[in-house]
Amino acid sequence: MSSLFPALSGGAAERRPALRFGDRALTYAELAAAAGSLAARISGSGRVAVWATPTLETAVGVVAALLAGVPAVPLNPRSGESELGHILADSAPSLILAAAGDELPSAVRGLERVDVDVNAPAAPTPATGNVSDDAPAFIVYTSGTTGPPKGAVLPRRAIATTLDALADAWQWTADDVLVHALPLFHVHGLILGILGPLRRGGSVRHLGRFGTDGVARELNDGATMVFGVPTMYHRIAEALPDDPGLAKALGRARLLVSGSAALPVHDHERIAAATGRRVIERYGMTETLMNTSVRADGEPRAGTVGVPLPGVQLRLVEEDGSPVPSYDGESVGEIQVRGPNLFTEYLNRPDATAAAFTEDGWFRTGDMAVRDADGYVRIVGRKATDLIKSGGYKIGAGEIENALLEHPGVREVAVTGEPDDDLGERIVAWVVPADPGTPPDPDELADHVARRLAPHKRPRTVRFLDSLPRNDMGKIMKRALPQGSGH
Ligand code: MCA
Ligand code: AMP
Repeated sequence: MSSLFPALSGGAAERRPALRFGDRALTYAELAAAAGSLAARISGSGRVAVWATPTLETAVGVVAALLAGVPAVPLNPRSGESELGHILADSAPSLILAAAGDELPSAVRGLERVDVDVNAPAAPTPATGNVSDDAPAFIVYTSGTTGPPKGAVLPRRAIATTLDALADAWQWTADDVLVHALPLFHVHGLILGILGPLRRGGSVRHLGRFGTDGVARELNDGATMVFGVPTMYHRIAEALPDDPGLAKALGRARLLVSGSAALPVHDHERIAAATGRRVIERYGMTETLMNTSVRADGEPRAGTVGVPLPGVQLRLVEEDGSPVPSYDGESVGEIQVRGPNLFTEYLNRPDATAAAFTEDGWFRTGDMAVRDADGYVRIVGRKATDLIKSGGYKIGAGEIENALLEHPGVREVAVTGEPDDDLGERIVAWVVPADPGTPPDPDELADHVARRLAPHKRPRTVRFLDSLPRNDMGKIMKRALPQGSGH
């Protein structure tokens, strides 16, 4: 296939900045050298795991894997033992790419380790002319309602088409400088936030960790675009009244983009009032990459995710599978999509893959929406109450319940999401203690989940009950829990 990163073939003269993480940076020539030499080293490997810290090493490692035509499996460096064990067993990588100083947990110590040298001199890059567009580029793990996360296999074609569709929608060019602080083990931060700028020949500055000061500093120093999850924009909206410098800096941005969950209209409005800029939303999924966006040349409309991107077919369907033809702003249906942006399968899960598609090849997103008269899509909810979106992370209630049930102090448990101003939803664990006289410490339960799964999956609230509400069949009725529910 054609190169994913044409700007990497510019040769040694290519001194334009490509990547910056704090005070470490690489030009296109330096990136081409470092990634090319690593690609030569890993060429022919099976899959490679990437210890996806927010660093130059992760970006170079991933670009090297793509140059070599080797599928990459980004790992959350904060994954706990159970989550990491599952991902490694499922994806079976042949080696792991990490930064020289990284201390890796025992779960990955059995793998051959290759340290990423971001200053490596140029070496002949293996030819990838024979890697097909359908070949897998990434396996990205995403939560379902029950059981452990599934590995979405993303082909190279999907990466190229989604990034080019976004370039069209956002008038995204080599002149753009993106600032963000997203994690690099998910689609948003890694594929959009690192590979996006590189495909355009532009640059990205990663903050390492999110802070309004870092966003303002970079916008005052030439950055043109910001990517973030709603929690980040909420924190910006909260900070604006006391920070005129932040408002001024955001006012300079060409494009402020939010995604991964819905940005509340209140936050949209507070940011627009203080900065004069409107945040635009795009809608995607790990399995589909990006489906819709408000366009840079379109009308920004808070509360909507815009229109289908070029090449993406989108329809709404009723419960019985029949299409909802209306563009009336009120007829609700499940969003289904089809197009070159889609994943190919869940790794090792033909059952789950088959269940995710209709017979005629539409992917069932599980998101419920309406369409305005001019085609703008408004997401109004989600089909599965057992999926929680917290801080922009998708988290399955079932995987947290399973982890909590392994704690000796827990007899029964139900996990739900409750509205949270900062996180969108916060994880709530409803626990029936093994011994009602001495219920387990909530912090200990949070630590238990963080250690086994990942810190962002820990319950933020624990409520104790004598018993869980159940129907006649014995099934837990989450909607009958005393307050909140899996709404
Ligand atoms: C607290 N911490 C703990 C514990 N309690 N660690 C272990 N055990 C505990 N019991 C620590 C954390 O490790 C962390 O450490 C700090 O406390 C705060 O962590 P956390 O509470 O998770 O952070 P937060 O402040 O709630 O994070 C907000 C956030 C984050 C920064 C917005 O949620 C985030 O980065 N979200 C991005 C999600 C994302 O990229 N989603 C994309 C997937 P320390 O302080 O050292 O950090 S969706 C996608 O890709 C699709 C395609 C799409 O549409 O985009
Ligand atoms: P993930 O599986 O982590 O990739 O998350 C994908 C899900 O995030 C989608 O199915 C939506 O529910 C949600 N999502 C992504 N972008 C938006 C958005 N702009 N507005 C509302 N929900 C969104």
